[in-house]
Amino acid sequence: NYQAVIFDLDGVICHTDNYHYQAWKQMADREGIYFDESINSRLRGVSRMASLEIILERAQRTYTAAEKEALAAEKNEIYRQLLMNMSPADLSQDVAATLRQLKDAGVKIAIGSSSRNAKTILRQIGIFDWFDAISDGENITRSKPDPEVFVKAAGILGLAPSACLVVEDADAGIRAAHDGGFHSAGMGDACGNDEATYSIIAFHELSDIVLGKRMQN
Ligand code: B16
Ligand code: MG
Repeated sequence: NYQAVIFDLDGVICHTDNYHYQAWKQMADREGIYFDESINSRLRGVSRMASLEIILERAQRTYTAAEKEALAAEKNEIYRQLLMNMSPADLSQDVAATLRQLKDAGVKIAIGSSSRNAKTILRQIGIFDWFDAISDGENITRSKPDPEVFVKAAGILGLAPSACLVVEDADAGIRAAHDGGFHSAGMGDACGNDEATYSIIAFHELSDIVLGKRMQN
């Protein structure tokens, strides 16, 4: 049994890939930089500045640190506008029901996200106040695969990593969990990752895992 579950946000609780894509695409088009969905898929779970560096691999010239800051800010403005389209309709029944079931069983729930927009997203989908701890891009100095974001979440909960399960969709997040001493469940892109303790297809599988009814992989 686990006393807490720490959820990644994008790709786990909800899906903002397409908004990230649209915002980066607008920025890249203005700069005349080639960008497509396959490059976008490399940005999953990666911090904002590291994402920009990946996009700039296709640039025709080099950019100064100040120019990079400006491009990242421009993308974030567009992205935040797009986030205003999100609503409780973007929370799936499966996620909502599983979170409620865990809470009812006395399991603590937390967020461990690289995003600096995590709180905005949680408010938009109507579940901001469901969480016992929120650790996000605002309280870390090192991005996943560094374990910092999960270690901070466990710290806020007052629990040891070994008492917490991390749920992630990105390989960098599974590595972060592993290196921080956490068990993890990989889903989406990270389903089948061999550093993950469990692989899941559907969110509701977490109930059995957390309540001790399912064996490790
Ligand atoms: P922001 P996660 C990550 O969130 C996203 O997967 C990634 O695509 C994004 O670049 C990163 O957050 C930073 O987001 O620009 O909002 O600070 O998967 O760790 O919840
Ligand atoms: Mg993610």
